[in-house]
Amino acid sequence: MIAPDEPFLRPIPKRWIPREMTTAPTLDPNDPGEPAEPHYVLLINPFYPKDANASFGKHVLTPTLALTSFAATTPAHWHVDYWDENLLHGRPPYRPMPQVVGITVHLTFARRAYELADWYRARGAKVILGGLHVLSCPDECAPHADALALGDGVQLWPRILHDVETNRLQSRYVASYENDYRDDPPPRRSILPRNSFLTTTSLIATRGCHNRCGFCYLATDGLRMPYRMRHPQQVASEFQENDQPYAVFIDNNLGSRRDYLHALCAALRPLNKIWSAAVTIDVTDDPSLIRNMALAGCTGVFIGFESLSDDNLAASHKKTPKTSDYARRVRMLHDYGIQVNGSFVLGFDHDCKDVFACTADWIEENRLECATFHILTPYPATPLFRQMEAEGRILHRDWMLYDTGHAVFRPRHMTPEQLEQGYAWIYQRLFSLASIWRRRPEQWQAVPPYLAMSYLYKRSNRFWHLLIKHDLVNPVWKPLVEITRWRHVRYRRQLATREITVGAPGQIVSAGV
Ligand code: B12
Ligand code: SF4
Repeated sequence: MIAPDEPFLRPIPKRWIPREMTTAPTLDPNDPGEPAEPHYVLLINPFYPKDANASFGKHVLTPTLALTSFAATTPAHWHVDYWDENLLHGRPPYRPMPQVVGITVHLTFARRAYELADWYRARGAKVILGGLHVLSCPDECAPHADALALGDGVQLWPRILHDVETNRLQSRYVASYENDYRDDPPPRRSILPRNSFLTTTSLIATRGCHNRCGFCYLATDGLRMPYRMRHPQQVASEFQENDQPYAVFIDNNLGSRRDYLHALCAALRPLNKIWSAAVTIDVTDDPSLIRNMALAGCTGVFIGFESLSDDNLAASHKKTPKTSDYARRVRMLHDYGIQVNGSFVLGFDHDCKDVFACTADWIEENRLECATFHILTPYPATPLFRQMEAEGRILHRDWMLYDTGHAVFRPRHMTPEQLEQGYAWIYQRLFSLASIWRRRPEQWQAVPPYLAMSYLYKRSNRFWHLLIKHDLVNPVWKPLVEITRWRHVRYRRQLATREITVGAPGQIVSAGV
């Protein structure tokens, strides 16, 4: 048992992080640019500062689909380029100057998105802003854009480009998420730099979630996102065509409809590939689903446990099994060789100063291969934000610090400084060699790949930096991913012939993002 005051005994040393991962590339204010090239569009994923623990290297596991999803609807006579500022290749290109620049905006990189938008607009490009933050705070975004896209870009993008061509660009375009998801084209992944990501196969099968937790961006005012599903065969074909052994589902919750997930597993199984996904722990209500996930290639799940306190979960309106049953459910996933990356939110109103030690204890006791922590963050326009604001507990509106690594509100049972200290401590604890060892899988065959995975993801920041800088993420990881896939295919052949579980295969790929 870890002593409850252990996190507060000494300052937590900072981990190494290179400057180019904390500071955005500069934009020359004196560069005049050049005339815009007609029918050339540049899509930008802006820079955001990395955290040495939480977000280091995560951004090169699998790319966001924010831009590639609607890029697929670009008319053929337009040329599209993609630039992700987080890949350490400098600022986005501007020779030739694009006629249209599309930028995705999240609250943590809103400031950078505005800098980019202002720079390109001052040089004649038409700038379109879209994404989560545009939906939450349109009035803040408007002065930096020629047009805002509120909601689903897939429906809006062809209209926006058409209006640019005909000189009729409006200042706001609005689309809901209520159309048939099966009509969406596959994302345009060909514009992504393939060597820069562990896998470029970010897949999405569903949008939405059966829950609406008060702290989640899905509860944002004005966002109506019913649970929408693509045809399982569409998803399997995309996975097949992308020619990568491993895919990451970036769905909010792939497990919201169990009948659908069963059908998806049936479509994925013949591919003999591996994947990970975010699901809620209630998928374990149906053990046959867990078995089917394993048989279909699921190597890891990212589970938002959020909290180990039933009171916190009830206050957030999360429908979830009792926390006292979580351990049994984690065991069920492990029995089918599925790694668990547990996501925990710290700083809820029922969290006292012992929450850090208790959470670390539970994670170690239940041998979670991986864990991700978030300081509770009231995203603007959510019920949590309104509550905190009404109670006068919001400390500031510097969105850059709303990155779930900073305390931006006054917690009920500790100070903001203690919350940040506890957060830093729990990452340090879980990344320590002793904790990694305590959490090793019970089956000895799975231990060496688990140790390799933990070391490579949690203790090799310098190595990741080199890989990112020199475009080597995919070439270096590919053999490791291939070995994991091969071991998993062998494992599920055995599993298919028996009713009971057959031990864990062991994986070097991450347990979801
Ligand atoms: C992949 C992913 C990542 C990746 C890549 C992130 C990146 N920016 O490159 C990684 C793993 C690195 C990551 C890290 C983090 N993430 Co993240 N991530 C996601 C995830 C799972 C998928 C994003 C995605 O592809 N969605 C699918 C696309 C199609 O949907 P979309 O983005 O809404 O885009 C649509 C529209 O908004 C619109 N649109 C979007 N942009 C534009 C632009 C234009 C011009 C137009 C016309 C339209 C348009 O069209 C699209 C199609 O409809 C989401 C959850 C989710 N399922 O969305 C979380 C999510 C975006 N992440 C989140 C967070 C908190 C983080 C972290 C801060 C966590 C942490 N502590 O490390 C970090 C930092 C990231 C950061 N600052 O950007 C939150 C953001 C909350 C918020 N309100 O901003 C989300 C929503 C998760 C959550 N449930 O809380 N993340
Ligand atoms: S279960 Fe997860 S994705 Fe669903 S509403 Fe809650 S936090 Fe959001």
